[in-house]
Amino acid sequence: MSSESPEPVILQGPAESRPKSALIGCGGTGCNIIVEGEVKDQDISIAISSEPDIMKALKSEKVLVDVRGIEKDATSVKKGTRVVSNETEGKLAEKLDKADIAFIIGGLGGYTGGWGAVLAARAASIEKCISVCIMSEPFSVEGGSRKDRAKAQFRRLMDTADILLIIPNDMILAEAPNIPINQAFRVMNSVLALPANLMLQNLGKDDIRLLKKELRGKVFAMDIAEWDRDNADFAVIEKLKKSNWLMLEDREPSSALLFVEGHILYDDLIELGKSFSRETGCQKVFIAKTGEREYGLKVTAVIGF
Ligand SMILES: Nc1nc2c(ncn2[C@@H]2O[C@H](COP(=O)(O)OP(=O)(O)OP(=O)(O)O)[C@@H](O)[C@H]2O)c(=O)[nH]1
Ligand SMILES: [Mg+2]
Repeated sequence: MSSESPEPVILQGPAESRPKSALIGCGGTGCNIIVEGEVKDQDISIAISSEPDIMKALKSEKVLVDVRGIEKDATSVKKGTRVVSNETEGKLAEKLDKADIAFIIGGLGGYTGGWGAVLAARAASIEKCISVCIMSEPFSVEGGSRKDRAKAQFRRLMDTADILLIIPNDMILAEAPNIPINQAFRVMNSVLALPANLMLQNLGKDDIRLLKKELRGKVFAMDIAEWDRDNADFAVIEKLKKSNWLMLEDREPSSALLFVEGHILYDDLIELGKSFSRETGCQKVFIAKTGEREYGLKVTAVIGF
């Protein structure tokens, strides 16, 4: 292990220049997240759904799609095409209204969610808006065709999204095995909204430009580590190293975005970033300080591979 660890970048935050932001909720999961108000402070909310009844109840901007049509649209555009290729993309691009960053949230494996996210990421790219796709992965118990579709959607998103964060539904069951399914969905929705909220509250325009340049094309996983006693910096990194969702013991991350809550000074943030690099082999670490807490640290780690 090398003794020289790379210097982390401390992000500036939105005080100087706040990005204009959009939330695009895709399919059942995405529309529920809009209804529940899980994401706070975005400038624009857009729902993509194939269900007119669900749409009626929503106060956001709306793009109604046809279940089969959206799959055809999402799978027929050629990689790298930078012009609007179908009606849904056109509507989404217009509603983005010069947003700097779009959080595209939904569940992989169905139709409107996964394929809608692909078209939303394309619309963002056409509008030169940075796309952060946060998608759930179906429960292991869900059937094979859902899994296959989730894989196909994932591959499309790899080509289109700037930042792609995958959160397995299984994560919720592992943490709380006896939770009823509707409650599990609710918990999962707040987990999906979490990285969007952290980015909305803690990143400025320059930060998102930097992150797009440095993080594009990677697939991200997320976990949270918390420690309320002494040596919290050491303890949270140990916890992250052992995380079942990050699997840092089996693979070396290429980049990390650490949201740090705690009573911690600038120099100690730098040290935390360096220790993380040293312990995991991660060469690019970005840190956002999210807020104060009396004891210990809470680190939400978004890790790219
Ligand atoms: N977290 C979460 N997951 C959900 C919710 N509703 C359904 N799911 C799960 O998310 C995955 C995708 O389902 P939907 O979000 O309904 O996606 P969709 O594209 O509308 O799917 P279809 O209705 O099959 O077209 C499935 O694995 C569901 O089990 C929800 O509100 N929250
Ligand atoms: Mg659905």
